[in-house]
Amino acid sequence: MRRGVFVEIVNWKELLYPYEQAVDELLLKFRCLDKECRQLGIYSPIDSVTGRLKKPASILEKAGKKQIPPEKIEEKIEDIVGIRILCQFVEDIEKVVTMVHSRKDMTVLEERDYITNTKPSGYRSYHMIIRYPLSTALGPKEVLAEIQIRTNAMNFWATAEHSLRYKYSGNIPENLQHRLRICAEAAFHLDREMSTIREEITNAQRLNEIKGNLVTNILDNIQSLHFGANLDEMDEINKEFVDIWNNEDIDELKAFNEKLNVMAEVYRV
Ligand code: 0O2
Repeated sequence: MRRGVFVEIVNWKELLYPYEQAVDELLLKFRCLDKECRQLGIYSPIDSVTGRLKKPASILEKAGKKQIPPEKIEEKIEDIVGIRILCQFVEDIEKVVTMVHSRKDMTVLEERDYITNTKPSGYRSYHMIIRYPLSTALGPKEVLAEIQIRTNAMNFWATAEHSLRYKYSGNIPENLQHRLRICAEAAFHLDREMSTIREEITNAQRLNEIKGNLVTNILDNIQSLHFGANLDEMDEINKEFVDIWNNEDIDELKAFNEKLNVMAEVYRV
């Protein structure tokens, strides 16, 4: 397959525009899912989400390698849209997979479990290929997208290995490959160890999140009370807040927040 033929035939801008839209929409949807869970105080299995549009050069390379003709690019190259969801713990990956399955705005076409079936390179990740419908300026269109779900440790390894793969044009020297496999096992070990203290970590994070939300509410209330309460009252409220803040006691924060909620309501009326 000669590269020149592709460059002329494919109108990249037109081809990639809907895919760019899909990256934006999917990023927003998964980020909102995570945010919503956190705001509702529900455990979010998502730690972070990133997305990328495959570059024409990479599409060309893959098409050439797999002997895909230009008219089949959209059908055969499944990762023009790439979404990566990172999790803190291995157990979270399954939860994210369930979340994706339960969505009505995308259809899962294929799944590749490289966690159970680790690649010979040492690569671990869970891949889902989805069909995603779009409404574009030119009408409805469906695109394929790849969702990679992995832990932060798996991602650390994969990113490093990807850079080396690129540097050595896919032919990483054997001794380096060997070391990479050792690193992959170490990352897997780290994930397993972290899982043993998962509850402890998630409880601490939940507490921090609750504290953060309480303080935000308290500060909002204090700000709105400035319009109703007199200077002496505000002085007292500020002092009380500083004391409670220094004590770092969540029950005191809750009680103070309740008290301010009532005061703010009275002044509003
Ligand atoms: P990029 O640059 O990340 O977009 P095949 O080529 O048939 O083996 P295919 O269709 O590429 O497989 O699917 P597969 O194996 O599920 O891989 C899809 C993507 O997973 C790759 O995309 C990589 O992002 C990632 N991946 C798969 N195997 C490895 C690996 O051994 N190491 C690392 N670091 N990543 C891997 P691309 O298009 O290869 O690359």
